Amino acid sequence: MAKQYQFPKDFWWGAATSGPQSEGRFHKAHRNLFDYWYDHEPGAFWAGVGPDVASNFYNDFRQDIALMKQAGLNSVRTSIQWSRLIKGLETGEPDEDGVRFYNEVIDEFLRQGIRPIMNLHHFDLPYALYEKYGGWTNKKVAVLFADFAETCFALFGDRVKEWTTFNEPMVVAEGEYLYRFHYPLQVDGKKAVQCIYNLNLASAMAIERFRQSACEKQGGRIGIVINLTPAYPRSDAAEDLAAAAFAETFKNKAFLDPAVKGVFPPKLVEILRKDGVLWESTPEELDLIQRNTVDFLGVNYYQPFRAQAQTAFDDSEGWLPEKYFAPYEMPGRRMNPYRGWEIYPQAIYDIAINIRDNYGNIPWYVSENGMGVEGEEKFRQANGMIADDYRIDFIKEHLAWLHRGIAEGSNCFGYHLWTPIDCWSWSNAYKNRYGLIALNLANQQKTLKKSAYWFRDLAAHNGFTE
Ligand code: BGP
Repeated sequence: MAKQYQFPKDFWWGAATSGPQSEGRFHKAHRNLFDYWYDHEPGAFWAGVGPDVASNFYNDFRQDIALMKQAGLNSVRTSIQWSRLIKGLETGEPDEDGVRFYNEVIDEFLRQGIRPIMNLHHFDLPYALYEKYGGWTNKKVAVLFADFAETCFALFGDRVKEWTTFNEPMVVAEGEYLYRFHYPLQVDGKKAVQCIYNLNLASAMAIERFRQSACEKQGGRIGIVINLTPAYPRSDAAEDLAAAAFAETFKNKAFLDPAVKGVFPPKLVEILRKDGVLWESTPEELDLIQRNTVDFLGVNYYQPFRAQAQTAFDDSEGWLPEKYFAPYEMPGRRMNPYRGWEIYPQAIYDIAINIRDNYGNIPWYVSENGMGVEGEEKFRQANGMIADDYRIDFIKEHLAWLHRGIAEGSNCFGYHLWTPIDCWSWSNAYKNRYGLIALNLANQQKTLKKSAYWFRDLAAHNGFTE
């Protein structure tokens, strides 16, 4: 018998993108870390394609938002680029064209009846702040971020009702200081740990400014977008369980706990202290973090993390979190053959229950989920439409588990797909496509994929039947 998946009233059906991945470099002088990296090492990027044009949202935003409307989106997250909005990075002086652009974008979303969710940092630290201060390892940058946030609240808070401080802060720490996929491409566990702390501090400082601003009186709420990779142990052996527990604490709780509960996981603090790599903090900062927790949570979920006991830790590069766990390539796990990420929809249910039981059932939404596919042009049909049935199936499977979590009481208010329109994706550039709307790089045309029509029905019916 057909099963109906009906979602709560006013559910957010939407999609997420970011400024650096969609807009294009409209101000070449104002560079973020990726702009800088590309200018110096274009060969590190897929097909040598950098962020110069991206999906040209800077010029095409009205047409793009109209396409998003056609795909039935009732809400969209994008980000305000710090390096574009603020020209005087030390003085905080806004750039006139940046202010005009973001004002027009927000107004256009509202005109089309789409709720804009504005994020303040999506891997795009201004390069000048790296050059001068060493980036997120320096607390001065956290203060400057709070200043930038305050400017955004003052400029746009009359119309933007949902804000998020950071997208995937853990990926910033991992990419910059552990696994070398974000500039400055270093391996330095101690810096990674300080970076984790400083990002938490920066988020709390921005939230404090939010509470001091007029935003709340205007009906605003503030959250953070955290990528969760639930850690599952290889077996029930004590060593594997301990490995998964540490991976869960380091990868997920290091941001989840301070954001929602206002405190770092005591176990993490204890281990980092014992190993001599604990971050530098002050009682005043810890108090500020405690006082400034989020109103809601965005959760990006792509894949789980399978963990096993570490048996061969190589400490030649100093302290690393892998001292306590090793990745486990579970035989038979289901993989996305294109992106190399595991597909495990049930984790979304586990996340829902975890938030319900361990995080006070705080309101949350799936802020990213999606399937990256290489070479999607081969699925283009004679009528010109890309028939991405695999994406529809992927979304359905995740929604079915999410539905169950909600039925069991988890306080989830939305689902956003990554991404509305195929966009530029860091060093992977255009290798993997995620969009509901295809971008043809050869002629810059944007057309709805089959999934966009399916998503429109999903949003119109507030659910689907299977
Ligand atoms: C998330 C990021 C997005 C986007 C997505 C897809 O981690 O928030 O910015 O890049 O992953 O990742 P990728 O393009 O590397 O496949």
